[in-house]
Amino acid sequence: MWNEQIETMSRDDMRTLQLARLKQTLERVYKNVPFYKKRLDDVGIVPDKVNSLEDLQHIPFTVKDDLRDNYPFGLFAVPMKEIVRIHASSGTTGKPTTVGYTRADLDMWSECVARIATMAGASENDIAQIAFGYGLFTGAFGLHYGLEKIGAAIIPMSSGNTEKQAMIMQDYGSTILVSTPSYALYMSEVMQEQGIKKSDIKLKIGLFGAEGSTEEMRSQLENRFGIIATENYGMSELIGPGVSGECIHKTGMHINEDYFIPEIIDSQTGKVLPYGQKGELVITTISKQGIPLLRYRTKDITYLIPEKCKCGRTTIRMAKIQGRSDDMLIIRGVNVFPSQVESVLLGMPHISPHYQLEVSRVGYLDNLKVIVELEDESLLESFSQLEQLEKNIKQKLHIVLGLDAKVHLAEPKTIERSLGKAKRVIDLRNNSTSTL
Ligand code: DLL
Repeated sequence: MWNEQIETMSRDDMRTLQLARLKQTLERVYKNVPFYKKRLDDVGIVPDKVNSLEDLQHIPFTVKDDLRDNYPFGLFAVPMKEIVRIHASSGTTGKPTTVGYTRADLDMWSECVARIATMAGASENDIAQIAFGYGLFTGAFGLHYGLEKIGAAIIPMSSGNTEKQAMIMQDYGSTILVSTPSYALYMSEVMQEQGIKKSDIKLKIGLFGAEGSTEEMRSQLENRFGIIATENYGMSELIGPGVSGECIHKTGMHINEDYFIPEIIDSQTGKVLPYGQKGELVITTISKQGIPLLRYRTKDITYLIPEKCKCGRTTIRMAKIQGRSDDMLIIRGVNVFPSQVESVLLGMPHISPHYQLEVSRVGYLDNLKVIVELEDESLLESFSQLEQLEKNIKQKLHIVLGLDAKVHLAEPKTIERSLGKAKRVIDLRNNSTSTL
C-alpha cells in the first residue's frame, strides 16, 4: 500500500477526518470565493455551524455551468500567484472548464495517483509508457507525476504515433501501459499487424481510464497484451485522474476519501441515495486549494460499495461507470447506454471491438443504427454468413436493449480509431457526437 494509514483507516476515523477537512474547505471558500459565499448565504449555511457530515446534503450542488459562468478563473480560491499549473477539460466545443493547482494541490494529486498505481500492482521496478496526450488534458500529467512518485521509470510518449509506441514498448520493455482502453485496443491491433506478439513485450499492467469500458473490453485487453487491466477514474474539475482506482481484485474503484467525499443522488430529484443504489456521483473536494468544489455533479452514473475490500483497504469503492446521465440515449422512449451495446458486441465472434451507434430521426421516429466492424475479410465472400451474423447481432441487441436496431456490418478497419476518448455515438438528431 502507498499510504496504509489512510487507506486502511476505520470508518469512524475517516469520517472524523472528512468532517474536519470539510469544515476547513467551507470556511476557505466562504472567505475567498464570492460565488460560494453567495450560494451558502442564500441557503443560510454558516460554515462554522456545520458539525456533521450529514449537513453536507443541505449544501447546494455545483454544476459544470457554474464553472463556465465564472470562466476562466472565477472560482479559484487563492490568488493567482499561488497557482502553479492550469489544466482544462477535454471537451471539444465551447470554452473549456478550467482548473488551477497550487503546489500543495500538485503534491496531493501525485499522492492520489501514487495510491491508485500501487493498488494496481505498480512499483519502482516498473517502466511506464504514458500514452495519454500531454497538454491541457489532465490524464498524462496526472499519471506521470504519480508514477514518478512511486519511483517507476516514465516514458512520456503522449498519444498517437502508434507504430512508434509499439516499437518503444518492445525495445524499452515497458511494463505498464497508461492510456484509454480504446487506444490500447487500437495499439494492440497495430502491434498484431507488425507481427509483435505477447511474448515479444514485457507489459504486465494496464492503467486504463478517462472513458468507460465494459468487462468484455477488459478481457480483450488482458488477453491481447497478457496483462492485468485495471481501471481508474477522475475528472479535470475534481483533480484529474486519481479520484479512484481499482486494486488487483478489480471489484470497484477505491475512492481517495480523505480528499473526496462521494455521494450518490437521484439525478431527477437531487435526493441522496443509500449505498448500493445507482445514481449520479456527486463529489466534494476537501483538500484542494486552487479550486475547491462543493457537491460537484459529475453526471457519471455509478453506485457505492462500502464493504472492506479483499486487499485490506477500507476506502469506499465506486462501481464501474454505467454511463453519463447526459450520454444516455432515449430512442423511441427506451433508455440506451452505449455500454450495453458494447457488452453485446464484444462477446461475439467475427467482429472487431470497434463500433459506433448512429441515431437519426425519420419523421417522428428515432432510429438506431449500430455500425459493427468485421474482424477480417474472410466473411465478405459469403452473403449467407454475413446475413446470419447480422441477424444474430440484431437478436442479441433486441434482448439487451428491448428495441430493434439496424445493424450495419462495416469492412475491417473502416471505423475511425481514437487516440484518446473514443467517439461511440453519432447523434444525427442534433448533430452531436459523444464518448462512451
Ligand atoms: O478523463 C481524467 C482522467 C484521465 C481520468 C485519465 C482517468 C484517467 P476529463 O477529461 O475531465 O477528465 O473527463 C472526465 O471522463 O466525468 C467520465 O465521464 C469520464 N471518465 C473518466 N474516467 C472514467 C472511467 C479525465 N474510468 C470524464 N470510466 C468523467 C468511465 C470515465 N468514464
